[in-house]
Amino acid sequence: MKKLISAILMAAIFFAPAVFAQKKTEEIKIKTSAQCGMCKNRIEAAMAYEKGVVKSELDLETKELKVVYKTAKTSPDKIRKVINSLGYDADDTQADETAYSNLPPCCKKPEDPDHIAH
Ligand SMILES: [Cu+2]
Repeated sequence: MKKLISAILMAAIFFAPAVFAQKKTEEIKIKTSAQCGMCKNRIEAAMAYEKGVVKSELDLETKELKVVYKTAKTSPDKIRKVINSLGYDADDTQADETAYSNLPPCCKKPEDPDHIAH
């Protein structure tokens, strides 16, 4: 019995750090107002520098940004805010106005009179 207990204890001590060190990641899709390849590069580059973001990819067909992130380091809300700060809508949150107005014409929304397609 004593042997069993010490074996369990040893196992707990041995595996505990592995459990705590486990980095939980989550994948989300965020609908953005990206228009072109420049937008894709801009958003993906910013994500590459964002703390807790493991990977991101923007699909220009659907305008959805797929993000893999560490749940302990960031959150979907934070990620959406970064996208907003670049001048793009993200799901239900609106683009930062100043950032949006500084975007090149091709990156502006099609309904915007300033928008010029490539
Ligand atoms: Cu663009």
